[in-house]
Amino acid sequence: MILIIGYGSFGRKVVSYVKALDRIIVIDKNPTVFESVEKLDFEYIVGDACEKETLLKAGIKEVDTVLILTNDHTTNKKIVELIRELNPTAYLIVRGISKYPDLYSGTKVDRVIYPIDCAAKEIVAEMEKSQLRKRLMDLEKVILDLKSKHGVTIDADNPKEGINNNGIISFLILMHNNPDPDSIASAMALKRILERWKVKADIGYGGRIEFDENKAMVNLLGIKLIPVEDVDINKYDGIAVVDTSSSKLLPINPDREIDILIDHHENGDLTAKYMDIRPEIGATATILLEYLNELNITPKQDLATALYYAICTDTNYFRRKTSKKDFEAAGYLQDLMDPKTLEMIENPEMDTETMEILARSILNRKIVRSSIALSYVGIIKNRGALAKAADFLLKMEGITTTYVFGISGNKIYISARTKDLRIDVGEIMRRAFGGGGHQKAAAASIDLGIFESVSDKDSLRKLVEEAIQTKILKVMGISEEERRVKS
Ligand SMILES: [Mn+2]
Repeated sequence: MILIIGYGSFGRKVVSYVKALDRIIVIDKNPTVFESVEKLDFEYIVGDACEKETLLKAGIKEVDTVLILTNDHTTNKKIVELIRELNPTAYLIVRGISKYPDLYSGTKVDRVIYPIDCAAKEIVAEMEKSQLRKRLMDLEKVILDLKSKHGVTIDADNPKEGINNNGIISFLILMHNNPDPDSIASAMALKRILERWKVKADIGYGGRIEFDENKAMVNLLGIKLIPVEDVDINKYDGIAVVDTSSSKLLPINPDREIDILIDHHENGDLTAKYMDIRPEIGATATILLEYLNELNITPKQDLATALYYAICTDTNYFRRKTSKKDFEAAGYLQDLMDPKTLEMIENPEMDTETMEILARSILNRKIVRSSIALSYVGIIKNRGALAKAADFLLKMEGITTTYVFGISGNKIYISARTKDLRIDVGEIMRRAFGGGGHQKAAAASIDLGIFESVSDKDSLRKLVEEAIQTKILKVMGISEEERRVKS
């Protein structure tokens, strides 16, 4: 049972919502407040709640929840004390009076509610919604302007005579080089949004789809990505860029103004007609999901799975720069995505080449200072396997730092890992080969240079091994004597 004290305008509003929850009793000392109510479908008592009798009459000993909603501070305080005397366990919610912030200190109140604050918070939430609506109107305007520029009627379903141009304009959506799940999922979502506005879009990519997980994502979800080498950028009416705002990371230079740019990275140099860059968000996919929701587009299972995986990987499973919006987005997507497909993406079957490279990395390992493993794995096709092998060697007993390197095309690629906090492999890769990365994980590549002319596999192996190992160990400050590596 709920006891409500005070049936003024605020009390009335609360009663209208609360009466659906449980049996309620309302107390107000002014009989006229109940007169204006046409049909009283709740119990009420006309009386002063500052008096014990009134409260007892209302059955105060049996109530579970009490709401004190009058705007008189002395009355409220008195009622609180009286109620606690008669019913020490009821959940007690009282109306706060801003002028008296310490009104209830020293009393056993469960919750103080400030009606004005509640309203203000709701207004802020509405403002956020209106900002989002404004964003999407701006985005749509970019499309509408492009359409009218290309002589397409705004209402593509009902083209007017003479200006019909199939009713379709086309977009190229670009991601950063070597696209990751966040960029792929964001491109898919933007393509879906453009479809809503009758815009055809292709997703162009540059570099490689590097990891088995990313390849599995593209294959299992049937995502169509077109290598930028195969596209004629001039054929498209509009250009969109997702998940990067740095021109250096783009696979092609668009050579004209970008129409749409959506990203969550800081300090990019790109600009566009429509820009939404929010570095406080963990994944671009979260921003795109907000757009989908605002447009009332429920993502289908494939898109939902892609967006979910994107948020997971970009936030390192909610351990890195994760905003409230990322959590909410993931929570929403959880019901829409396919957990079985996700499981397959996260644990792709290892291809034979990767397995061979792992095997070679163990066989060819050289150990220095009994904790550093260096391994040359020969010619490789799949560079992602190097990172896997470097991770794999780190699991060997006593090994805390690993370097795995191999040749692909006319370059030597090196992948480094460490679990030794005193060693910064990012710094070592930078100093030794101009590479980069973090303290724990890093990579580098260098031109094969004069080694390219060596055709004999064994000689090439000796030369590359010697050169790379010496350079790494030197940068690590390991003496020549110690450098005489043992297997
Ligand atoms: Mn991202």
